[in-house]
Formats: sequence, C-alpha cells, structure tokens
Amino acid sequence: MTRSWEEVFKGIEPGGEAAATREAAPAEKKGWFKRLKDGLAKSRKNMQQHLSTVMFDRLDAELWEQLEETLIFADCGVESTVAVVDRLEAAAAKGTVSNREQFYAELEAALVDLLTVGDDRIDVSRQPSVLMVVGVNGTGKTTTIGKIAWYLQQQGKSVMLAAADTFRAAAIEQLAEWGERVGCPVIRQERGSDPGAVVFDALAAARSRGTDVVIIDTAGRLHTQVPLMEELKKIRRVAAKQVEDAPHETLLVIDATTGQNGLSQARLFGEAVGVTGVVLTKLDGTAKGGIAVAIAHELELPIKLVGVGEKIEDLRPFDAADFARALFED
Ligand SMILES: Nc1nc2c(ncn2[C@@H]2O[C@H](COP(=O)(O)OP(=O)(O)OP(=O)(O)O)[C@@H](O)[C@H]2O)c(=O)[nH]1
Ligand SMILES: [Mg+2]
Repeated sequence: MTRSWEEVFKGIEPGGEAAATREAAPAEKKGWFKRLKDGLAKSRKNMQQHLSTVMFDRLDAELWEQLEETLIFADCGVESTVAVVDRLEAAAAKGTVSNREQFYAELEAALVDLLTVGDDRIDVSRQPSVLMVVGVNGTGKTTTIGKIAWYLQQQGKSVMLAAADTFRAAAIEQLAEWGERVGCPVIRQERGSDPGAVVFDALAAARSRGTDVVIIDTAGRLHTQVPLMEELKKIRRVAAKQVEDAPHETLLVIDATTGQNGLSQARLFGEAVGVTGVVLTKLDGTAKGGIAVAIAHELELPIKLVGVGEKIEDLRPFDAADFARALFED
C-alpha cells in the first residue's frame, strides 16, 4: 500500500539505483508505516480517547456527537467533519454500519476519499524540471529540499539547488551544507542579493549543464505579507523566462503543528503562487494530524509528501490509505 518514490515522482526511470531500492522495499515499507504510526501517535491517542466511551451497539446521537468532536479536535475542519459524519450516519441508517469494526472501516474509507484529490505526483520528467518550495518561516522547507534532493539523486537524477533565500542569516550556508551532504551543486549569491537573480543564474546553469531537476529554496514568509508574496511571483516570472512553464511544481511546506492556521496558509499561498502540492511536516509532534484532511478536501490541494522527523528517511510519499489507517489502528 505504501507508495514508493517511483510512484510519486513522474519521470523516474525504473532500473539502476531505483531497482535496488525496490528490492529492499518490503522491509522498508513496514519500517515506514511504523514510523508514520509512531509519528501520528498523539493524533491517534486523541481520536481513540474521544471514541473509547462510545457504545457501538447503539449507533445513536451520542456517537455522532463524539465523532464530530473527535474530528474537529484533530483539526479536520468543519466542512470535512460534516461530510464524514453525514456519510457514517447514512451508512448506519442503511444498515451497512452496525458495529465497531464496520464503523472504523467506513470512517477510514471516508477519510481516504476526502484525502484523495488532484494530481498527487511530482513531475520530474522534463529537463530541467523546476520545483519551487514555499511556506511560512521554519516549516521545514530547506530540510525538505535536502531530503528530496537526496532521494532524486538516489534514483539517478542530477539535481541542483538554488539558494533563493537570500534573506535569513545562514540560510545560504544551510542549503550549501545539504548540497555537500547530498552531493549536488548549489547556485548561490551573496546574502541580501535579489532572489530572482539567483534563480536566473541557476536555471541558466542547469540548462547549459543538462541538469535534470532544479529545486528552489525560498525565504520563509507570512502568507499575509503582501510585498513578500509579490516577490515569490517575481521569482516565478524569472523562472518562466528561462525555462518554459517553470516552475513546474510549487510545493507548499506546512508545519502540521500549526493546525487550522495551516489552512489559511494554504489558501493564501495557493491564491498568490498557484501551489500544486503540499508537504506536511512535523506530524511527529502533533495531535492535529487531521489538518491533512482539511487541506486536501477544503482546498482541493493534494498532499504529496509527509515528514515525521528530522532524518532523511523521515520524509516520505503521502499515502492516503496508510495515513487514515495510522490515525486509528492500534
Ligand atoms: N520533528 C520534525 N522536525 C522537522 C521536520 N521537518 C523539518 N523539521 C525541523 O524543523 C526545523 C526547521 O527546518 P528548516 O528546513 O530550516 O525550515 P525552513 O522552512 O527552511 O525555515 P526558514 O528558512 O527559516 O523559513 C529544523 O530543525 C528541521 O530539522 C519534521 O517532519 N519533524
Ligand atoms: Mg529555509
């Protein structure tokens, strides 16, 4: 069930390194599901506590109230919560849900449906493919970029990083460290220089070197800071002048611990720069994992990757079925 990197990245050739990864897959997949479950422990505990007092032999108003509270508390959002409760009530009325087991099966299925929206793949089939990574301060953008670069290089893609966060102290050095660790070039200028100019240079270099994937790191910014959102639009325009249709992917990194604020972030970044997918990080520190449901369902934005820790292997393709299962299963 767990999705592999090859399933997420469109344009990765099977064979070579990729085949080696595939052979190791079963053990690795089990390991990942456990990490996801460990990461979602707080969210799961919250769900279970809310529902533990419920009598499943009587599917009555109390159960629907408890379910509603559980989902709201987990930050699934009002719209998604209503959709899930309505679906379960309807199933109970029809008689297809009449015990605890069926209740949880239907609940999981409902969440999977809400989590499944749009194109959840990341297209790296062009040369170069340009990925831009945006989000508010400290959500995990730079770390996520390092991890993605590592996986893409493992799969035989040549990667280049563009240090377009020229604002925060030590941001360029932080990206350069990832470049060294992963073994890919980092295009940089001095701190304080124009992020657009960095992107221009990076894409020119990528074109002349035949690089497969360029990942643009941007400075953290609040979704409410209009001039800074304009700066992102400018970076996009610069990218499009160098490479047709670039950036091909705009990933918004959201810290899951911020709860409902993540929803406003997704809405405003989406309106400003056309987000194509979400990376949900820090699921390991939150009881609010349901924010994934709100983002996917209410904004129709696919969650593409999730992070449950700081290590490279803690970033993974998002799998709706695994995610829903990890929220409930003991
Ligand atoms: N627990 C946990 N920590 C994470 C995860 N992803 C990133 N982090 C940590 O979050 C912190 C911030 O990460 P950065 O990658 O620097 O975040 P950023 O969005 O680039 O930050 P700015 O550039 O300052 O806006 C680092 O300490 C990361 O190790 C995750 O999934 N779980
Ligand atoms: Mg950063």
